[in-house]
Amino acid sequence: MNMVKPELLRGDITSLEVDAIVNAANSSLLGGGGVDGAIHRAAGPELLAECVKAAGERRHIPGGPCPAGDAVITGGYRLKAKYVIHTVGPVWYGVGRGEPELLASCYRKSLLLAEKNKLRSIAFPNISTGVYGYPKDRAAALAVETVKKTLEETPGLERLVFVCFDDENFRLYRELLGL
Ligand code: AR6
Repeated sequence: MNMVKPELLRGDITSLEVDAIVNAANSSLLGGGGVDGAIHRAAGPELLAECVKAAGERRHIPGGPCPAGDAVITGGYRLKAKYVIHTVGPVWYGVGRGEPELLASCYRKSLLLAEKNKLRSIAFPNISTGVYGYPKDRAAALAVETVKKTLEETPGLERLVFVCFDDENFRLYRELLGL
């Protein structure tokens, strides 16, 4: 049983000093806008080089190199974080394409990858709630529920932070976490 209480911070995830920050990437793993762009800018070109290499090794994976719901770990390079866990959220279509299962899988696989790599602290952005259009209230509820459930399988984790960049997400998480 892991008694870690998720923390809430508002701001830029790239400034965090944790073992891993999670990136809301796309399935190419080659960067993009939003939090993905911010992480690549802060980490420097070495991060893109490692992502290119990882994408090459994973080019045969259907829907890949990193399909929605999956996660890949790389170094953090110029970030304060030692690692970046790149996960790919679902695009919200709202017509039952399994979006909740895929989003839950992002949080779950990222946590299990952190545990596998013996990491002690991890920070998550609000995956899929930017350009991918997932409704923020549903995404927040699912993120909190999934993380609480998965923490039972990650005894090594000592710190978990939800980082909210926008007001709406911050308010939603504050309420859900009872803060
Ligand atoms: N720190 C923390 N959160 C941030 C930051 C930041 N520096 N910048 C934005 N956010 P998005 P998605 C929040 O669009 O919806 C990329 O192009 C933002 O307020 O970054 O999963 C990828 O390459 C929002 O709540 O990711 C993909 O193509 C959250 O991050 C696509 O966007 C997620 O917004 C992924 O879309």
